[in-house]
Amino acid sequence: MDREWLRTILRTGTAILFFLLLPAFAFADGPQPVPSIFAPASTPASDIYSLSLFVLAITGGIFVVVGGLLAYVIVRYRDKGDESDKREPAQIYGSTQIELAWTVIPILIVVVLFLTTARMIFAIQDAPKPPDALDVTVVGHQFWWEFRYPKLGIVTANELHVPLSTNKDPLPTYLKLYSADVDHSFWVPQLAGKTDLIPNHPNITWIEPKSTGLYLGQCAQFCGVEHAEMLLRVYVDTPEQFAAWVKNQQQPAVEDPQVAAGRRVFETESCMNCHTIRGTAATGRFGPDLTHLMSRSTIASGAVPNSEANLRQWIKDPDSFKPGCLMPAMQLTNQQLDEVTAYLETLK
Ligand code: HEC
Ligand SMILES: [Cu+2]
Repeated sequence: MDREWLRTILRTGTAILFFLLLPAFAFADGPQPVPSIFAPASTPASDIYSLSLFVLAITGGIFVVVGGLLAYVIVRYRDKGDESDKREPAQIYGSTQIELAWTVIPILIVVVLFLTTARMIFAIQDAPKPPDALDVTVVGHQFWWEFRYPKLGIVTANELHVPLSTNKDPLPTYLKLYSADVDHSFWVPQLAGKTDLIPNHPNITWIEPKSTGLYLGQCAQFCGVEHAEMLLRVYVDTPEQFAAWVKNQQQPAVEDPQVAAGRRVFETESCMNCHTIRGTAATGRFGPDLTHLMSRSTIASGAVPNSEANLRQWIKDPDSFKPGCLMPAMQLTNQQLDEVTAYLETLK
């Protein structure tokens, strides 16, 4: 009986410990495309990470002390089936020292956690913006992201490109966050904390990525049926890669006479009411800018890879990938679908 008890406790304890430590093991070896706060790759995210370790250490200490005492009492004073042990325990009322201790110590702990957190929030919010910082305007839409680079004249969607920031050449990116409809929240855990996008209330956040690569994020504020597929991809480029990307994005759309039929479908089947393709008659603003659609590796806000088959299926029936999304199925014929897909495929 005794052994059983001990074994159950040990087994449960090991399982709990395993799940608590799992994220630390999984993300211990440097930045990977895993949306985890445990692998920071940017200044504000690193600061938040150290703060969360501090908070975890304090709360972990409390957990171990409370849990340990609880486990001890449960085991030590369990019903051993011994009849002579059934008398009432000694009753104790009032102890000024103990009551003071369990009031003052928690207050001190809360004050320390509050002050360190508040200090961090203000340090990040009030960080001076360097004059050569990159400006990006982020607009949250149900259920996709619009990225505008006002100084560079670029508009794109869902996949944000930013330059690497080195200690020698610091180049943070400042994001001004708007919403076109409801509340959303910009969250790329490896780059910065969450910041909400609130209608009629622009917010600001910034990132300063210290290693190149792809970082994944997600809308972190429930915004409707496809909230879970409102994914974010941030590419941190070397200065050369970033310059090349900017140069390509600044070009108007490629014009290829071979896909004129598809372009006609696009311009006559209402696609252009919702989408912009720069350099053509399409100037819709309701959906993502498609001028350089093929420079993105996913479509529908990270929902599916940007392949020819997925593109065609998306245009045929957007709901098959994102049920409830705000692009309608336009009831195109198979031929129209082939033509418009071929046209979009040229938009490098
Ligand atoms: C009523 C407005 C509307 C119309 C009309 C419309 N779309 Fe869309 N489209 C959207 C919205 C909104 C999205 C974003 C959906 C999402 O990710 O949740 C979208 C997304 C897309 C995407 C994916 C873009 C990306 O980068 O993720 C493509 C491609 C696309 N539309 C093509 C078309 C084509 C082709 C037509 C015409 C047959 C069309 N759209 C008609 C609103 C529209
Ligand atoms: Cu959202």
